Order: sequence, then C-alpha cells, then structure tokens
Amino acid sequence: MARTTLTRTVLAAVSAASLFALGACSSDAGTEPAGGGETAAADDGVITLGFSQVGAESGWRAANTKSIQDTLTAENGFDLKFSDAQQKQENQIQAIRSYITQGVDVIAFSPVVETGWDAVLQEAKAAGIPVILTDRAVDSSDETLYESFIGSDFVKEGEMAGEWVAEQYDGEGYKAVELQGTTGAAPAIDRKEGFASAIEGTDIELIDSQTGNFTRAEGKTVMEGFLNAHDDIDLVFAHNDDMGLGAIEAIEAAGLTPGEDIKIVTIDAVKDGMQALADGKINYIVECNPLLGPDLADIAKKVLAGEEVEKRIVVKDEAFDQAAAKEALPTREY
Ligand code: GZL
Ligand code: ZN
Repeated sequence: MARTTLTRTVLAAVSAASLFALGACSSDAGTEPAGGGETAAADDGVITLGFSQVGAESGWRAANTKSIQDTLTAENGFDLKFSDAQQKQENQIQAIRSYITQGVDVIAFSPVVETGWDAVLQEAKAAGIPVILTDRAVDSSDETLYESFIGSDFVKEGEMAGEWVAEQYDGEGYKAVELQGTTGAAPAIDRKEGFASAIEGTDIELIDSQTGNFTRAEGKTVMEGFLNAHDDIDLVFAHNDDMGLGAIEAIEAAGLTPGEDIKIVTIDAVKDGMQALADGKINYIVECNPLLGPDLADIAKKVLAGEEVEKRIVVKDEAFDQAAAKEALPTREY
C-alpha cells in the first residue's frame, strides 16, 4: 500500500519537475528575449504605464483624467497605474519613484510646477524607463529627460485672451485684475506673460494680480479681496474657468452684475465655464483642450516600439464669445 502511494507521489513530483524544466528550457530557447524596459512591453503586448496626475483641482483636470483613464484601457493594450498628487510636487516625485521601483514600461505625468524635476527624471533615465510629459512643461534644460511633451501653448492662450480684451475695451481706461493659476505652474507663468504682452500699448491697466491656485474656492476668496481693495475694477482675467466661476460668486455677493459691471475673461472652456459664458456672466473664453488621452496612448506605443516621436506636440485651442458658446454647448465633450 505504502509503495503504491509512494510511487504515485514520486511520479507526480517527477512529472511536475520535468514540466517545469521543459517550461524553463523553452523560454531559454529564446522565445523570451532578455528584454530591457523598452522591449518588455512588446512581449506580453501590455504596456504598463505609470501616470502621476496634478490633482483634481478643476473641471479641466477632471476632464483630462477622464480622457487618460478612458483611453489607456486593457482593451487598448495598457495596464494604467494612476496617482493623484493633490497639487503637491513631493507627491508626484514619490509616485514617479514608485513607478521606477515597480519597473513600469513608461512613465507619464503633468508637472504641477515647472522646476525641480531633474533628479527624479535622471533616476527614470538611469532605470531605462522613458518619460512622457502631458499638459504642463518642465524647465529642465536637459531634453533627454523626456521623450515628448503633449500640451497647449499657454503663452498663445494668454495672448488670445489679451488680444480680445484689447480689441473690445482699449480706449475706455479699463482697470483689470488677474486671478493667476498655481504659482510656478507653466500655464500660470505663460498665460500671464501672453496676456500682458497682448494688452501692452492699450490703456488697460492691470491694478492687481494674485494666485487663486486654479480652484473655484480660492478664486472666490481672492476676488473678494480685490473687491475690498478696489472700487474701480472693470475686468477680471482668470487663468482658468474655475477661478472665473469663483469670481462670479464674489461679484454677485457684492451686488454687482458679472459680465456687465465687471467683465470676465477666462481660459479652459469646460462645461461650467461655457454655461456661464452662454448666460452672459463671462464675456470670452479661450479653450485649452484637456482630451490628451489619445495622443498619450499613441506616443507611448511609438516610444516602446522604438519609433521616432515628435519632441513637442502642440494641442490646438479655439476661443468662444457668448454667441459661440450657445452654439457649441450642446455638443461639448467636456
Ligand atoms: C492647463 C492645465 C490647467 C487648467 C486648469 O493645461 O494645466 O490646470 O487650465 C487646471 O483648469 O487646473
Ligand atoms: Zn517656463
């Protein structure tokens, strides 16, 4: 009795071992090449992409996150690892380091601010993991630290807003205030620069400018401060719709009519902003397209296939006045 049992157990062990050995040798037969980071994805066909998102601070960011999560799906060949940094650079650096440790195939992120990335990007490069920038830029002078940057031209967006303001209001001695985006963020730095250059030479005077950190709540608080400090504000330039919507709340609470007593110009063109524009509470919005998922998926696949990719992919932006907003609203994707 014992013998039979013993025999069966040994046989089972032997066959399992030989199966294992077979398995191992067939993989030595070269079906699984040594494969560094780049080629690993090609083998099992799945691209593991680690994404560090700025946060969830605005309607634009929510639409941007949705575009990335809706596109980088399993059926589209991706295993997406996604983290939200609550607008803190140290959380993004931590997330990128964790993706390096996990050995993902590619890292992508939207840098909350422009500076302070060289060290962690050097670590990704040393680990042989390619990096793709989406939405916001970094100020690294070493362009080998990332494969491509997909995002809008923020200086141009600021210029488009300023040019419309100059066209509409030059010659009326307008006093303007500015709600800036997150301090140190590429869109905040560049939109400010673009707007200022476009109103140069007009009689429009920027009498105050402060960060509202791209959020509705902070935009409202800063606008309340502006209204307390100045009784001659004619126009608000907000770096995004959400801060503009906060400014509307403050202006209405002060008994004034937004879009008339105080004109409002913003950037993003998300649904809530476009609704306020159609309702006449905002006067002009420059679009900043958040639907970057498809471009990111395309660039990631090309990078891992070893194909050349463009260093800079500029996303096209439109602009809307009140009539155009009424037209566009029914079919807006975000
Ligand atoms: C712009 C993006 C900005 C949006 C804001 O591409 O980085 O961040 O304009 C968002 O709404 O918070
Ligand atoms: Zn810059």
